[in-house]
Amino acid sequence: MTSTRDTSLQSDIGKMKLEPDGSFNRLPSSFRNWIQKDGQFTAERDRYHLYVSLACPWATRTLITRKLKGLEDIIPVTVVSPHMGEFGWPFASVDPFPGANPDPLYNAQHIRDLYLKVNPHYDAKFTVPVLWDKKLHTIVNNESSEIIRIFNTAFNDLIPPDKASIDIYPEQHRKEIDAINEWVYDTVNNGVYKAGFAGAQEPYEKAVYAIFESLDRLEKMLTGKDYLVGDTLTEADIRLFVTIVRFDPVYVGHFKCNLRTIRNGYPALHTWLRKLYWNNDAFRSSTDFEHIKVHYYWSQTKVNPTRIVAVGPTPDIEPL
Ligand SMILES: N[C@@H](CCC(=O)N[C@@H](CS)C(=O)NCC(=O)O)C(=O)O
Repeated sequence: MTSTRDTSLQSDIGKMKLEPDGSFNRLPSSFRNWIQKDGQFTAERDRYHLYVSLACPWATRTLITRKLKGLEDIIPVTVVSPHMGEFGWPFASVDPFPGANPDPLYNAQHIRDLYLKVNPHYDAKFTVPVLWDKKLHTIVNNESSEIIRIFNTAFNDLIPPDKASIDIYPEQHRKEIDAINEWVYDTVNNGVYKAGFAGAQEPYEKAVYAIFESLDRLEKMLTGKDYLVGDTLTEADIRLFVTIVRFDPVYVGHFKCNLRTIRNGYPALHTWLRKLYWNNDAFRSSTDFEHIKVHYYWSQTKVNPTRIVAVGPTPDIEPL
């Protein structure tokens, strides 16, 4: 089912285009459907499938939430190889890698094939995560911030009450969560990419200073606290975690975000990170440092043309 259409401008990160001033601009996701009662996509067991990369911070948000909500049996998951190359993300059938899988549904070779199956003229990026509908053979949603909200509530009737009652976006904290998400997305989650992909000194420096200003702000917010909002785990923690856990292993070196490290520069963030990782299996089991490091250093050849994978830091994450 491999397409013969030349999609290299969409799939090959080596051909990525920057803005005229050398800055990186992330484009919006294309599939934005919701799973809900009386809609086209209703909550059902064994209807949906999740495609992820363990390297990708956006995909990891969905893995953490899937596990927290106990959706493992309801929504099976397939992991791609971390070698995102010319055709984008490959499955293990064409690029075997420990922890990666073949596509169990269509034996696709790349994530690209799934997008082109839905729409042969699809002209945007072939990104993960992908929430797939096995009944209609289509993509429900490929925007992680929405997939985690779908997982938070849509399947509550199908899971045990203790899982259904977990709410990572509680009504009374929504305003505060939305406000944090906005600046954390811009200056931290996407900020590291703006620094790393910058093609000129000025946008790079602008992004790096903004990242560390936000880390300073987060450090104050987390001093003496286990969670960002109130005293419960919310999506604000999940969305921040996926970037902070990659920070010392990848973003400090590969993306040149090196004013400070988390482990030596931010004691409260460091404690918050390690508590989530070591005390909550949803976080630890969704984090794979091998996939993370190999992906960034190998795939992003504009940033690292030799594809040499940095050996440090050791350990990837410190004990509590
Ligand atoms: N806004 C999307 C972003 C997803 C995204 O950019 N994923 C990256 C991996 S970390 C990807 O698949 N990139 C493929 C490409 O750029 O060709 C989300 O949050 O789901």
